[in-house]
Amino acid sequence: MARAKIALIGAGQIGGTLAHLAALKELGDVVLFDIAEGVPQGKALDIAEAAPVDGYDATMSGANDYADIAGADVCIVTAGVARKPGMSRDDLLGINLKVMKSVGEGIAKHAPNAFVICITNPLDAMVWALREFSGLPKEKVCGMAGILDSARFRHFLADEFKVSIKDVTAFVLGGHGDTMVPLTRYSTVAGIPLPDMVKMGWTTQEKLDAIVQRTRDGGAEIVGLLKTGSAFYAPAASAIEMAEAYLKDQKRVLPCAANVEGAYGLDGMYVGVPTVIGAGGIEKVIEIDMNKDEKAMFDKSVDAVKGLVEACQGIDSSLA
Ligand code: A3D
Repeated sequence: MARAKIALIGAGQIGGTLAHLAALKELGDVVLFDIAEGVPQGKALDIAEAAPVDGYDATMSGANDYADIAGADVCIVTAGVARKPGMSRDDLLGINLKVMKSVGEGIAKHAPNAFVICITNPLDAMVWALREFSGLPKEKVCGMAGILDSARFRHFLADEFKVSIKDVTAFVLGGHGDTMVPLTRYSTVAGIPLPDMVKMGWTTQEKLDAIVQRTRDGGAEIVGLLKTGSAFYAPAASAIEMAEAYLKDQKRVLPCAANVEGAYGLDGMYVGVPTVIGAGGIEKVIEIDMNKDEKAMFDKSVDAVKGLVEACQGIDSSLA
């Protein structure tokens, strides 16, 4: 069987890391696309030259023409600009919306059967716009954020409890922004919910609240340290998990920004929810039970995403 083709739209910090991870996992042949001339070609050659050392079979190429992504099975979109210190994700909206238009049209023309994973911020609004511009089926277009936010939560929890990250599961819902909703009741250490960990004396409520807040601020913490851009290793690893779930029909249960129609009282909007990812793309949106406080946090997050979508509609009349 022919190898899968993975198109990475945007060959910046995340794009280059995605290419290397896809190669290391032998997920398929990779095409790096960017508007910057030489950058995708240079990164592709560099990663191809690592293959004899790492021992992976995957071809790497760089492109500045959308024709080169023709027939891609998966497209991962990071094109656009990233945050600098002092910027919120929402500050990127105007610039990145224009980028989503050209990317959406490029994918629609050359890779209409692809599973598309958007990473560009502000995530929930950009994945919605990308779906609108591309016209691809809603179950084939989704956004990566929940896996990253949950991974940050898991890292902080494992560190606090001094246990393996393998035994910590975490659940973060809602939009990828300051209003994201880390759900402690659904996050566990080997199946023990976090509120029980507090009762058992493994941590205090104050410490747990601080970890929840650090998770919400996780992206800004890295931007503040790097100063020149935003996180890229963990975001790339998270998107690769989604691509692998699709390519290998793993039916993984993963949180991601999916089109939610009916569940959670929503009528067709993109927001972070638990999903099942398999060969059909987003095969299922899982609706979990939330208590009053959790629902209030989720609704606030949904409202923030709706505000961003309306801002997109105000900028580009074709989206209204
Ligand atoms: P960066 O290293 O700047 O790479 C972006 C690349 O996009 C650059 O190489 C640009 O040349 C390229 N580009 C710009 N415009 C276009 C265009 N029209 N067509 C094709 N390529 C274009 O950024 P990065 O890789 O660090 O981050 C990429 C995006 O991911 C940013 O919007 C970040 O805010 C976002 N991000 C999201 C998360 C989430 O969890 C959702 C996490 C981290 C970063």
